[in-house]
Amino acid sequence: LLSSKRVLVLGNMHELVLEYLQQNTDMVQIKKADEVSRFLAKEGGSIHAVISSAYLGLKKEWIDLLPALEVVCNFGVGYDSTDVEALKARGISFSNTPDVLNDGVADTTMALLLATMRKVCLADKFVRAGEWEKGVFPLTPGLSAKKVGIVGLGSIGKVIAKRLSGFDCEIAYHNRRKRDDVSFRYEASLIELARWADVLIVATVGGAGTRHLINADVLAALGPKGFLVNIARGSVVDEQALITALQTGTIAGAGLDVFENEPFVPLALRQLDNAVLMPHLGSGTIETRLVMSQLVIANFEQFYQQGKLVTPVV
Ligand code: 8YV
Repeated sequence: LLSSKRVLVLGNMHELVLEYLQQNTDMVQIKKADEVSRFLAKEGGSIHAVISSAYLGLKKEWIDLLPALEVVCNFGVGYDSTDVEALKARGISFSNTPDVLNDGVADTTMALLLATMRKVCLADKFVRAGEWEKGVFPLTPGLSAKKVGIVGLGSIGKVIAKRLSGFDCEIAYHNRRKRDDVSFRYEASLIELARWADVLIVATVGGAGTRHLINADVLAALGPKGFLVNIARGSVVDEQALITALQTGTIAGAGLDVFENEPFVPLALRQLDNAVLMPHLGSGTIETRLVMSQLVIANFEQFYQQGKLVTPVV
């Protein structure tokens, strides 16, 4: 049965997933976004399943070119790159990879936060360039006992909060609604949270509902001693407003794993010393990507063997 299924892999994919699909299905991989439309116009009718990711998901016009589509398995927890409503309307099943990446993303968040506050990248450059022999590196603020506001306290945000508790940080959060299952202080106003916090960590979902949630006003409220860390989606932060805030000292610094137009990062941002930049590696540990791959395979296999997904969204 599986060997008759034609599976389209969108973009780069973990080798474990590729090996599994190559051995068990009729797999085709399209790596570049600008090649998808042409491929689908020709061969969309033959595709039964799609493996998507944050970088390359299914837009409405692509779903319309996939009349035989039965299931989409997303490699990643966030699925703003795919039009899930359009899948729902067609009755197409859709899975993501929740929870297995919480630890990995929280680890990356801590690395990025500490690197940003303690200027780890600049300190490294300082030593390599032989600057240490000529002078001292400036002191920086530390993380311990700081006030941290988490914007989007979901399952990833909760693990980040657990890590921060180990640093004796005071934690508050902003969500659309207060959670009943956490004891952290809820702040209904994002501006107030930013005003209170030394550090804002963005861990929300992406998509239209959170677009530019972190705007110039929020950055101004965070203030000249405040740090921003974004491990969610580039779309949640107004990137131009952030560049201005970093250039003018409206905030102290930013650690960014995600950007508005990945993999393209504005030159102005790349030139700033008070920003630490990572190429969307939140879940990018060897261990995390392995369990994510296993969950993608489990979803795909169980869908075709038992008719239901392991971690369904739709
Ligand atoms: C991945 C992600 O980087 O889970 C998510 O939402 O953004 C990531 O885990 C991406 O899906 C992998 O390509």
